[in-house]
Amino acid sequence: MSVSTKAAETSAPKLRSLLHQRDGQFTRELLLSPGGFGLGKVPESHKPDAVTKMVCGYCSTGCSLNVHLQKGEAVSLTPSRDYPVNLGMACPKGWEALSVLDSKERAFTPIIRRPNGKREATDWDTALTTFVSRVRQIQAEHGNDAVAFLSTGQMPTEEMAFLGALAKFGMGMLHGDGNTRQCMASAVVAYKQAFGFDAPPYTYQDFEESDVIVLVGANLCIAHPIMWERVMRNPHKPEIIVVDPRCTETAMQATQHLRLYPKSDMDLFYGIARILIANDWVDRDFIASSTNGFEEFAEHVEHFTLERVSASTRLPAEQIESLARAIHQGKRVSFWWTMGVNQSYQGVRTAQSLINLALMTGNIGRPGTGANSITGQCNAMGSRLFSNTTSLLGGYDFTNAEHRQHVADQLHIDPARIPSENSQSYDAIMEGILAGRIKALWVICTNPAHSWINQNQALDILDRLDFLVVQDMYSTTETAQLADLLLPAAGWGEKEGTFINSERRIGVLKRVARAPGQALSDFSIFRLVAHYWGCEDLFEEWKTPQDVFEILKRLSANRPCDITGIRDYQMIDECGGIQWPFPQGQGPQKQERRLFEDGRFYHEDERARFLFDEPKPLSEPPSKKFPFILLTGRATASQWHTQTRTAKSAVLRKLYSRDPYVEISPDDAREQGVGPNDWVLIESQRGRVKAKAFITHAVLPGQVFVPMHYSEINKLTDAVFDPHSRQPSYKACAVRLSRSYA
Ligand SMILES: Nc1nc2c(c(=O)[nH]1)N[C@H]1C(S)=C(S)[C@@H](COP(=O)(O)OP(=O)(O)OC[C@H]3O[C@@H](n4cnc5c(=O)[nH]c(N)nc54)[C@H](O)[C@@H]3O)O[C@H]1N2
Ligand SMILES: Nc1nc2c(c(=O)[nH]1)N[C@H]1C(S)=C(S)[C@@H](COP(=O)(O)OP(=O)(O)OC[C@H]3O[C@@H](n4cnc5c(=O)[nH]c(N)nc54)[C@H](O)[C@@H]3O)O[C@H]1N2
Ligand code: SF4
Ligand SMILES: [Mo]
Repeated sequence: MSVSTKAAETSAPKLRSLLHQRDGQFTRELLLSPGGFGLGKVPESHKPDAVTKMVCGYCSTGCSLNVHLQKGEAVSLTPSRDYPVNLGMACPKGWEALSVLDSKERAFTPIIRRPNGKREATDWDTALTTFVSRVRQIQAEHGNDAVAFLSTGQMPTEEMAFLGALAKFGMGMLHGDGNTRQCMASAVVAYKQAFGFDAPPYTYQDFEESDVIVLVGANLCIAHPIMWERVMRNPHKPEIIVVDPRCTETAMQATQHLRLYPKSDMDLFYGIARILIANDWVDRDFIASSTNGFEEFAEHVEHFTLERVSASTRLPAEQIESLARAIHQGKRVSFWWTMGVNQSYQGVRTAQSLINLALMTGNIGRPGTGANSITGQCNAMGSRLFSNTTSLLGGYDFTNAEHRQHVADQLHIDPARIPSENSQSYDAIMEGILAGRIKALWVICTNPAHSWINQNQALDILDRLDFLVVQDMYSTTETAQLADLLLPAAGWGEKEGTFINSERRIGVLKRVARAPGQALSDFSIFRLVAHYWGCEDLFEEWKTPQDVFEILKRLSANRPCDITGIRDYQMIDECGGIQWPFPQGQGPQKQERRLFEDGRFYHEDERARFLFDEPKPLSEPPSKKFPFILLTGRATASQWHTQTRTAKSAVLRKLYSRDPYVEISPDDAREQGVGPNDWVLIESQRGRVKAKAFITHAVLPGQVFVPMHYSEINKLTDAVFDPHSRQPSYKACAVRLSRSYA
């Protein structure tokens, strides 16, 4: 799949002359002028002293923020009151979203590593010429699949689609995955297998309409605070049941808390299914009309007796029975899960054990019900449909010739450009680097040197690359510092596009601030790469994010995620976001839309599937040498992931501990001779980390919890994966503790 370099030869000189201007600001003005690279000036509609509405760029809740502008630039923001998601609320990250843009740590220019190892600022022309020549050279020597990319759930859909199309159809790459693998992969596979499409069925109104809300491995108060506010608005005095080994902020406010043993969820939910069946507390009509495989499932759960489940979950039998009774008594029961389920060596089947409960009790397709995976990042849902990583643009299948032909026709490209194989998953890409098969990696909008599992090994793997390109807002991230080439990116607020939130609602992102120095939107960077690569003729139609949105609309036609009814960004804005599906000609836009109201699913026979397996024991159980189970996750509403953004806000910094800390139960602290705030050494088989002791009943004896936000946490975690989704099992490994005197 070689591409012609003709375009690069003919038009690059003109571009270079623009890029060579000395004055950075002047250069940017030229680059960004109409007909430039997709950014343009701040639009007329947000000119002086106006207010414009846009969705937040952190979590998947997708709150809307009113951005107040002076002379076309943002000066402050407030949560939007008239948006159906957040109804006037925002969490601290949302309130502080603008302040993190202004930082000395921003990447202002491209940075290149010279042969002597020194990193130097450079201009875009040198950066892009180097990028293209190194990648081409590696592909020529080692094959196209010796170059891969890792992307994100935090860029607009239009940018993700551009990246996926550019890398695979333009530059001939075969392998590209995203940080969504660390996050959503288990839910995606669980839904695809059970429903026939990756389709979270709910709308946030369901939080307010349920009479029983079951939250599994989901700490809404910290990770999705505005979703929790929606729970608090529920007028039906709901039973709120939290299933989590820790007594989280959410569990503290639950009406029932099941503190199960880590990774025993499947046992618990099979045991619940058995009780429901034994009492005939199931919806026989729904099972008969809308599902397949119930009889086999009923047989499977026969073995999950109350005694067995009580032993494996370490929960009192009464708690298990009480949960089953609550599900039976509820008229509108909703099941919600997040990382306590997905991040597991058996995440897919655990998610399906919840889906099975919703199906067998007919709790789906009605207000206040559903088997509901909550996503993490602002645009994880966009990446699930349109990133061209695990599935072909629009949720199509790379391995299906008809799908490839259809997508090629829609894009007006030769179908031979579309790979006929699936990409390797994130862990296989990392393995590929270790084995020397992958030599170059392009990392966009993610920070694997901090977030990937088993960090010592991850750093060694990244170090083996011949060429590492990192495209980020900041030059100081753990991964950016390893880069051979750093491309400076504009961030949220400095560019346009759309995000899709957890309830499938598309929201608009706007440009309300100027990116610093020579930083460009990812969209503009992809346009430049296409140009330097010489494949820009493939992307003639892809001039602006709105153009790409039109292409994606076309690709969504007649798919479950059909959005052909959306006119343009302005319509999305006017409607308060639009949930998919919204096909053309199907009546007026409704503010709330849930799936499966007619009991029909996306498999050919229109039935959902019961899927199940034998539960497996912990992948690394505690031992004499490593007697504690380490749990990891989110710590405060003010910290975001690897802290590249949130740590830049002086306000947010005041709201959490600067030092890494470890939650230890009072019993264990006493036994280890550890007092409050003592430094503790946490060691696993793979590495050691120092953290301050936080003595709390939030964790049970034998378990400890460390936030994921501090740089070294993944030195401890164990690289094991779900066999179906290849999602890493971040949440449980064995560690030991000792008082650290150093
Ligand atoms: N403030 C803030 N909000 C965020 C983020 C952030 O970084 N900061 N990140 C966003 C992203 S990308 C994501 S994916 C979401 C994650 O949102 P959540 O999944 O809600 O957050 P976590 O803390 O990772 O994990 C949730 C809970 O899983 C529990 N858990 C661990 N093991 C098990 C188990 O075996 N079974 C059960 N039932 N529970 C278990 C943990 O104790 C933890 O309380 O948050 C999003 N929102
Ligand atoms: N131990 C442990 N590890 C975990 C988890 C856990 O629970 N426990 N959770 C996992 C999960 S669910 C997730 S989602 C991952 C998250 O892991 P990462 O994706 O690595 O974390 P972020 O800090 O969000 O990294 C995003 C990067 O993109 C940059 N960036 C932000 N906006 C833009 C933009 O518009 N353009 C560009 N080019 N760059 C931008 C930021 O500066 C940052 O460097 O972590 C995973 N790691
Ligand atoms: S809850 Fe999520 S989307 Fe809403 S303001 Fe906070 S980070 Fe932004
Ligand atoms: Mo995530």
